[in-house]
Amino acid sequence: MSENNVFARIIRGELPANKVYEDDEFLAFHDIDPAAPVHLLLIPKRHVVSLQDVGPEDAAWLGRMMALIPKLALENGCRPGPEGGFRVVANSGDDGGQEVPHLHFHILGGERPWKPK
Ligand code: D5M
Repeated sequence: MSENNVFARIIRGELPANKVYEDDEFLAFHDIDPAAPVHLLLIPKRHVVSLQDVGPEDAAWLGRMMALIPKLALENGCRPGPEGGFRVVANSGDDGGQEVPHLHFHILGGERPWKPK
């Protein structure tokens, strides 16, 4: 059975998203409820619910996903250098505060103050 959460529907093109990046494996778009001046979500197109579901066999694609983060952050308004930077958050499971059951990294940045999510 296919996933029926909002991110799966965005991947399938059934829901719109303000996309900033897409390739065969990953998609990034602006969070609909931004908690910082820059708030992106980076998701894999493969079906993975959370970081609780990855293991050593996932190291290669997870590495490619992680390596996209600084590129996306800087291309979308996060400031470079030690005074700039960004925060990466992956809520996993109910105790982790995860609302959408498809793996995603929040990429948060921009000039402070902003309230971390
Ligand atoms: O965060 C889920 C995040 O997903 C939350 O910050 C809102 C965001 N969201 C929900 N629906 C959409 C759509 N349609 N577009 C963009 N962003 C969306 P979690 O880590 O699961 O708590």
